[in-house]
Amino acid sequence: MPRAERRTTQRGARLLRNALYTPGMALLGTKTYKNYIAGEWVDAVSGETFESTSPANGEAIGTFPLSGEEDVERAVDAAKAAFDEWRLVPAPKRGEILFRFGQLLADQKEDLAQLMAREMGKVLAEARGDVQEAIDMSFYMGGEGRRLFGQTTPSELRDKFQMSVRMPIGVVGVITPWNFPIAIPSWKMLPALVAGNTIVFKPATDTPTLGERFVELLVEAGLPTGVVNVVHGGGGAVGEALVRHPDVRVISLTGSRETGVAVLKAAAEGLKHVHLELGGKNAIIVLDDADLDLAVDGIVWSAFGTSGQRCTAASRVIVQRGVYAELQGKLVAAAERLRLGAGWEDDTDVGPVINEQALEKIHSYTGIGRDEGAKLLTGGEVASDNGLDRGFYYRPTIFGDVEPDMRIAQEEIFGPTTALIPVDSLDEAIRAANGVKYGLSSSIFTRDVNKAFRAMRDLDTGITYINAGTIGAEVHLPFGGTKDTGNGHREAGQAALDVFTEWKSIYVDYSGRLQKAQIDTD
Ligand code: UN1
Repeated sequence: MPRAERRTTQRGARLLRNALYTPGMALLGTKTYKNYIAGEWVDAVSGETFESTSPANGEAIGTFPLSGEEDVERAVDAAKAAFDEWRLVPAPKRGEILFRFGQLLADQKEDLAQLMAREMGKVLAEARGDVQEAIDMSFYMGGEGRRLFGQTTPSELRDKFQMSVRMPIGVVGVITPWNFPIAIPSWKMLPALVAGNTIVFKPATDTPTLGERFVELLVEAGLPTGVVNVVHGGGGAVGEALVRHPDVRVISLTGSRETGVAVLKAAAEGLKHVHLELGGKNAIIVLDDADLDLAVDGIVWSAFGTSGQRCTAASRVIVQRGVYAELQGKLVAAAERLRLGAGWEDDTDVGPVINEQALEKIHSYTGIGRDEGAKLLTGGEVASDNGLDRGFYYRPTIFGDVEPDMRIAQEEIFGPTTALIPVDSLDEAIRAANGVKYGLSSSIFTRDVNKAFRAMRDLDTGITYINAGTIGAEVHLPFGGTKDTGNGHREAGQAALDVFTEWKSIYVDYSGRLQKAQIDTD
């Protein structure tokens, strides 16, 4: 681009920034996007909009409709109308659309990853992993089109056949977070679709472009009109209207504990199915007999990967005293080697956090940890050197000598901050690990198989890792947690289908006479 042109308009400047920061990627500029309702791309009824910007450098990415109740109503009507036909499409055919979708994601993996590095901020390797998780889910749930297994059982009566089958429920409201902007929508929408439901999708306002790309590809894969609809906007307007709409029968939300409780209450009157995936305060236990270098690798990856913005992030490290000093030294050194930067730069280890509010919250926990008497070993500050002040960067932060009941060891921070908690024994470690309100993921590093099995039994979480960090769930096992992490449901695996289907038990009596169960059994 010639030099003079560079100064012409603000838009030109943004385009130039895109060109500089996203090598190999088609320029997006600040395109204006729309909702997708009943097969058409439409503005919000109010005409209002909001902007998506990059947490890495503040560049504008897109303008989106700031929707409200009327938009949700239209989308729900479209989804409801489409359900009548979609539920009758043979499940293997529905699955074939998911296979095509998986292939489209695979074809566009690099572009989507580049976009994710810009819009959400995660580093490219992780962004590719996020897209890969959705590809895996597409093929896994596509295959469900030929399974959707139910049970057949013998009858207690002669000449009688019985079975249970999964039935779709209707319109599903999908509310997703920004931290896995492609993977998490796939966890919710693909099982819902293969089971024959229709969808109204509200992507996070921090990652609307990725949400809209997801829907575009679903449409390209061949989903009929109205089966999936996207309504952009905030949780207060769009999310709440979805949760309250009488025709939305299922809500699947990944978000904060507070939002989860509010959704559950709002959905109670309508007796909706509500699936909640909420917070975590995940711990890695390191015992005296552990491979310490392996443990350090696991901790660094789990505490600072995705800038600590995973529900599964390790924000506590519970260490047996025999190795505490050595582990602390190795961990601090490893954390200080991490390079902060934009996610699309090759040598970046840790990208930005999602927005200014998140940055402030994370930094406030550094103050809280200090005030509680924990020892700040490294980090604890906003990074602003070398142009990082254009985005939201926080130094990987480690607190030492943390007591299990301190706030930094109890509350979800959702940033690159972790707390080292010294303990004397496995029992004490498990007590500390379980002594929080959340129960998503846990891990233990030990070479003792007996201790590993005790941890597998006694750690009160939905996911436990042995000799690995707290992150890295695969799509074909259930994902979710105990206690305040959710309300008993699971995503991924076969368990996901339970959220999006009703069981129907069917009895076929071919005896030609009235046979009474429990009575005519002799
Ligand atoms: C999340 O943080 O909400 O196991 C999802 C993991 C990823 C998914 C995390 N596969 O960390």
